[in-house]
Amino acid sequence: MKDQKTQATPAVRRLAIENNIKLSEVVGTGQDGRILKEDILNFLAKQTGAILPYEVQKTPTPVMAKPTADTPPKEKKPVMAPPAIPQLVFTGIDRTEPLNGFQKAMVKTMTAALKIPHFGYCDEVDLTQLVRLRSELKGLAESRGVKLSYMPFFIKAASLGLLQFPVLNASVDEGCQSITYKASHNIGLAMDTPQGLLVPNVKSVQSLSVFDIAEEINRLQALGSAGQLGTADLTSGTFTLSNIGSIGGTFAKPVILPPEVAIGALGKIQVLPRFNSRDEVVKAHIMNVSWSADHRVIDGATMSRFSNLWRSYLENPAAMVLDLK
Ligand code: CAO
Repeated sequence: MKDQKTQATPAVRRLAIENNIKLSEVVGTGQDGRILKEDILNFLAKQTGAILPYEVQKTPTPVMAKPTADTPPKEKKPVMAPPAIPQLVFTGIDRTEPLNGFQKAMVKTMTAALKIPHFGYCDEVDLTQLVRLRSELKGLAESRGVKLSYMPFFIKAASLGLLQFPVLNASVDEGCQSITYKASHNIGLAMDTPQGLLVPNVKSVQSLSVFDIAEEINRLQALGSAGQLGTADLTSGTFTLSNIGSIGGTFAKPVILPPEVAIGALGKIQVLPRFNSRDEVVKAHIMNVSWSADHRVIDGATMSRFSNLWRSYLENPAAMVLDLK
């Protein structure tokens, strides 16, 4: 009731609501006690020891958890803000800024990509054996100076699959009049870098071992986080995998990177109950995969057969050894 009598513009009221502040508790410094935006920000700053709008806090300040009606205050424990994440305060002011070069490149590629009729196909993969194998090999790789994640296995299995389904490692010309089957498997991996999404590729995966691929990913990751990925690493990709699962998320819907014709998105590996061949419930490491393919040149049956083969290599990683060159 009291809030309704309080003088404040709609924008100031919105700012208060967004920050869970009752206007009745704020002292207005405007004409006739009108509450201004500054009053809300000052109120907020006093409550949280907070910072100026959209400024990055240099050292993490303990922020007191604010009691709500549902959670009455028990003990006031300081909650440390994570050091790497800038603490933001809602300002109520719109901000417009020009897109940078990387963002403009993404606009161009993704606009071209959406002209392609995408066919989507999803499945789940039981990585229980691969999780075991990787944990056995991780230390060995480390002793040789290489971090071994799951990506090298996903990439190698894709390359083994592409040997049997070369149409997925192809490109079509702009008018879609011809298709080129690429000799090399230059498998791109979507990479989350400080500059944004970049897709460097591991060249000639068909002749690399899992260890070679891991070494190459380590190199690309180091360059990516230093903002130093160059044209050679970022061009000539022929097929892409996007492991969004290393950040989180169960499913994704990937967008083809033209002129490529297929891409796979991998979700996070989850520990879930599944039935084994004796109908017993067992603990399994499950990951979802979502494929997108250019439906002008790839049909669903091909995508499904490729996915089955890729999955079989990952579910029985020993089988990969048989087919390694
Ligand atoms: N589920 C669960 N854990 C996973 C995982 C998954 N799908 N993928 C990787 N992990 C684990 C790794 O094994 C590693 O754990 P350990 O420390 O125990 O080895 C940890 O997560 C971190 O892995 P990583 O990210 O350093 O390495 P990676 O080779 O798995 O992935 C890269 C490399 C470049 C793909 C990844 O860093 C990345 O940038 N992912 C984001 C991709 C992205 O943004 N996609 C969206 C594109 S569309 O905008």
